[in-house]
Amino acid sequence: MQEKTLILIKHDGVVRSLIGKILTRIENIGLKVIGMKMVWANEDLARNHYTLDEEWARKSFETTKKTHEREGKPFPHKNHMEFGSLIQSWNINFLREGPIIAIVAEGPHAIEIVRKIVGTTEPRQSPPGTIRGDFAMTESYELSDKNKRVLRNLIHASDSPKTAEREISLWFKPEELHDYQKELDKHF
Ligand code: IDP
Ligand code: MG
Repeated sequence: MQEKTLILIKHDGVVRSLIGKILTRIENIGLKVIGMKMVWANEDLARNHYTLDEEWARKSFETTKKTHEREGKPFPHKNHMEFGSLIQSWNINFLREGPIIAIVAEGPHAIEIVRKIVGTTEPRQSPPGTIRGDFAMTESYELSDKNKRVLRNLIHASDSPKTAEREISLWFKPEELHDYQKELDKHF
């Protein structure tokens, strides 16, 4: 039940002075920050973070395609791997646009609840109350397609225990993660 998850405040969040506001939401839900730093990722780190995973490409292709069809917008991509490698290259550029904040948060159900407070991939669809809904709702597939770039959606969060483990070891050395007690810990 105790989980660790990787959160990145992407460069759009940093330049919009949202570091404190996003961190507050993570603390408010009762999670413990056990690692945090500012990083300007190099090409290798960015590529390793956004690996071209076939399962991800297939899922993301289907979701994006459905949204385009629902809105009556053309979806120009032929197959999931062609789509996936384009998004991957845009993601690498975006992740390296400037320094970002990398955080490891720990707590019960941390992976699931952080995904919940982050919201949906497209900020336009993300409900009010979520980080993407509250701070980036004007961002949409329509805008990212038009400008040939990735969705600028402020934040990354691990989406499963397997990816959390991989991503945490990619961004943090074991000695950069800290073990300490918080007030809430005695109830867990
Ligand atoms: P997530 O960040 O909500 O977990 P993923 O599917 O893991 O979403 O995609 C990683 C990032 O790639 C997204 O946060 C978004 O910035 C970008 N992205 C994914 N699909 C698209 C798309 O169809 N158009 C533009 N950007 C996309
Ligand atoms: Mg993801």
